[in-house]
Amino acid sequence: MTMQDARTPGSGRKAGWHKAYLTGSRPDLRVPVRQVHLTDGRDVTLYDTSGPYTDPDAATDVRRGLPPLRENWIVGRGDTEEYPGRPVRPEDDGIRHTSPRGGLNNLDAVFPGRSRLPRRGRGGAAVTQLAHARRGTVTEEMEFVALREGVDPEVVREEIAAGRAVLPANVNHPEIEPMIIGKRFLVKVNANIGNSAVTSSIEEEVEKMTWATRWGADTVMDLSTGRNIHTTREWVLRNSPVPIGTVPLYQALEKVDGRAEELSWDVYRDTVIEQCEQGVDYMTVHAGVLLRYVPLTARRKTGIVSRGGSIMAAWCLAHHEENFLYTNFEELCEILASYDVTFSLGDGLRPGSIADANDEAQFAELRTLGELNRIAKSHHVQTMIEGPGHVPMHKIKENVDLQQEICEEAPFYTLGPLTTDIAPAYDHITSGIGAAMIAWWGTAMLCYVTPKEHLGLPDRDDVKTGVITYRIAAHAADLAKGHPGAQAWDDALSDARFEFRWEDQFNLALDPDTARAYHDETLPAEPAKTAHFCSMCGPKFCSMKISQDIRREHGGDLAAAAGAGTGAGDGAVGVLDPEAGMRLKSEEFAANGNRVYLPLAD
Ligand code: IRN
Ligand code: FE2
Repeated sequence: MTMQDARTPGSGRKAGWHKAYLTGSRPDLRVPVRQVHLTDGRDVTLYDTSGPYTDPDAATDVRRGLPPLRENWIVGRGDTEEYPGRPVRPEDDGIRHTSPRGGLNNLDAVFPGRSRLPRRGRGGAAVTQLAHARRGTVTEEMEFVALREGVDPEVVREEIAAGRAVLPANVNHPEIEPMIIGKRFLVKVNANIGNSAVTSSIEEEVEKMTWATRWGADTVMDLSTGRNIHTTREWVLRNSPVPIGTVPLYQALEKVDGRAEELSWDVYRDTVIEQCEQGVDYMTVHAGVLLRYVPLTARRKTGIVSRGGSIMAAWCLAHHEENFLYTNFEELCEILASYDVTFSLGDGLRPGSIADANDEAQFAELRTLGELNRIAKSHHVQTMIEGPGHVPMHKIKENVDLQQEICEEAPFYTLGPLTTDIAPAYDHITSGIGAAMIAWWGTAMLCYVTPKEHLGLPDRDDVKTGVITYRIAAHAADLAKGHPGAQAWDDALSDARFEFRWEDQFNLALDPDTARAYHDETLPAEPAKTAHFCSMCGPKFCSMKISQDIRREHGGDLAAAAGAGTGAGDGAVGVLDPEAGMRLKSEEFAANGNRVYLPLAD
């Protein structure tokens, strides 16, 4: 593994951060990282989801899309083939014509940079990461995520083969930087974007996607409804460095003018194939909403709150037939397997209020998701399971424990959960609390909730607030789970804080801009960036400064009391020589294969 420096000559600042790459066993296997340079000469290497947009050396052009990073890996495996694909029709964009006027021309008109034909498994073969992992193959994608997570590639292969982790990577989405979702890895965050019939344009959606990944979204779901669905998704896919998820049912519903009872397996299957060919990496499928479960929701306080769940319930009742996603599930598996699209089995009956948490409807559906998980696995389709919703704190753990048991440890992917219903406009917080708890107990990915939840479509600021809130929840869980390396980031920031290295504090922060702005509100002058206090307590009452004074004056006594030689402790007291403490910690991390403190190559 080698480190490549992407620093531009123009960025002459000593402290700051820049994009760098860890190179794997082949030169095109380059894992992006955020390299933070501290004022004391050390470097901190952080996980980076922002894609080429934060690399000044990478020329990005949204009309051309990102470079197809994985193309050679996919083609090189030799198990896929190109084919002409399904023609794009006007209704694919949500525009219903009473007399169809034929094709909407070719994909070039939809997206100028698209030049490839779609691919799929040769002769319909399963070309999934799961199939490769089961055969004992470590794919380039697996090596990529191993480097990214700082673990052995064999661990990645094993977790995927066991169904405990998924690596969502459609063969038609070569632009992504591979990532992994599973409880043995860093907790991931998904951000939802998407226009609705009333607001937002294609440009805005692409911009929301790059904005969300810049703040740390590991995947993005495009939940667009209304017009230009196909085209919006094409632009988002071609420009996204992260896996893209969708709920194909939403687009299928547009194709039948929003009338749920007119949905059919044919319309749905065509929509799924259309999205597989475009490169969608994972799909929410509400196949667990069975006809006989619908009455279980009748006495709920808030009924069915899942959009997909309510659509399928309406269809089942209108026809008095079993959910067509359930009855055609095996065929759906075959389709997804041949593009390596990952299932996200939807929780159509999740509770939408504290009162409805953990009820019979919810857990009946979960049992069906367990059954579908086994079927998907028998077709080598990677699968994760969606979870709630609204759940009070004391009922959260049961959710993960049951899901893990019923679904044979398949990755759990939850929406929050919101831990109380009383705070509209603050549901990023009500749900951030539940998200941290559920992730600690083993949830692998968290679907963010923004301050606009229940109130309106999130804008740019809401997207950022939602992503940052969920990154906090995810990282808090990584710490509690003892993920190797998670604490090193906290330690670096604590040290910077204790030593009044303000610039380092800002640069290490999840949101450096806001941290710096808050500090500068009261102490904007440059000398304040090295001052041994801030305006919160002022110079006389700063506990950190007093604490340092104590050490200076009584260092010897303290060392005796603490037992000399305990310099490697986590707490501030005991590390009498901050330099020695840092060195010790840094050695410890190096021994653990940790890559957070890397010496600057000089
Ligand atoms: C995640 C966990 N449970 C639900 N989700 C997300 O909610 C899912 O991934 C998708 O983004 C959205 C689907 O909502 P409906 O259709 O179930 O309401
Ligand atoms: Fe809700």
